[in-house]
Amino acid sequence: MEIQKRIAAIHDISGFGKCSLTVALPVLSAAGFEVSVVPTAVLSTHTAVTPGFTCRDLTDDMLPFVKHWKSIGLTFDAIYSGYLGSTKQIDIVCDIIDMFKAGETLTVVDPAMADNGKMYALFDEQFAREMQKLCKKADIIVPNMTEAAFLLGREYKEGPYTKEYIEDILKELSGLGPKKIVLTGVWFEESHLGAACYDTETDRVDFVLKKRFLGMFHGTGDVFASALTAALVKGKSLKKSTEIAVKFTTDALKRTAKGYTDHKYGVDFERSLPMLIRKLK
Ligand code: PXL
Repeated sequence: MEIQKRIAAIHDISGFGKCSLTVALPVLSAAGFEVSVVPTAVLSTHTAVTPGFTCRDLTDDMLPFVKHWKSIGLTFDAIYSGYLGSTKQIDIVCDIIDMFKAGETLTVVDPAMADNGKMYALFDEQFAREMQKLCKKADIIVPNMTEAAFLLGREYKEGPYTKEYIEDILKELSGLGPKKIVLTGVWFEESHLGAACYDTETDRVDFVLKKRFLGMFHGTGDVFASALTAALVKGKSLKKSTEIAVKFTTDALKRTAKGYTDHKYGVDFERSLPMLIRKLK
């Protein structure tokens, strides 16, 4: 039997409102991977549920945490980072990659910091500049259209987009250093939404679009990036991994859009996990 692969997931834990580790951990575990987590902070809810969320910052615990791992000889097939609470945490994740990246270790960076043309609460443009450093260390980055604009210091443009515009953004993002880019929130006509992926090694761009569900659903970026990471670590191609992640996210969105939960509280991805497992076979 194949040896079980191990992934280090570096995100916060938001107790309620599915995102970050409460998405990454179940998705990657369901995919059959061992997941070691570096919690960057513990919050009562993510920062968009206001007012009054609590937050215990764990920045000072992050390095001692992974130094212990190093001392017991842990190695990782992938390192996957998401929402980080400060520029200091970005520097620490860069250090963690330096400590653990060996020959085959895949580094996936979701530069979670913005959506719908706006930075999340607590972030500014300095944070985006710092995030460029982490993107440089990544094999793959997974920004949405807003994050791409902040990473590139470009003005955010609302869709509909053109293929040329998206290709331009993808190529400019590759200038930050990653070999592969998966850009989310791509659309050319109102009825369809999805992702575009670019592999610098083949110079190939692919688009994966599916029927759109109107509304703003919190946590979809984490659902998408976690499924993408699972597919990539399984050894699927970039295009296939993007297709799987779009399918999984859309399936979860479809169910959420029909339900009655506040879209801020995350998407119903759990009941799409059996489908994801089948697709990953
Ligand atoms: O990736 C979304 C996310 C994760 N974690 C926290 C957040 C957000 C988005 O607002 O606030 C704490």
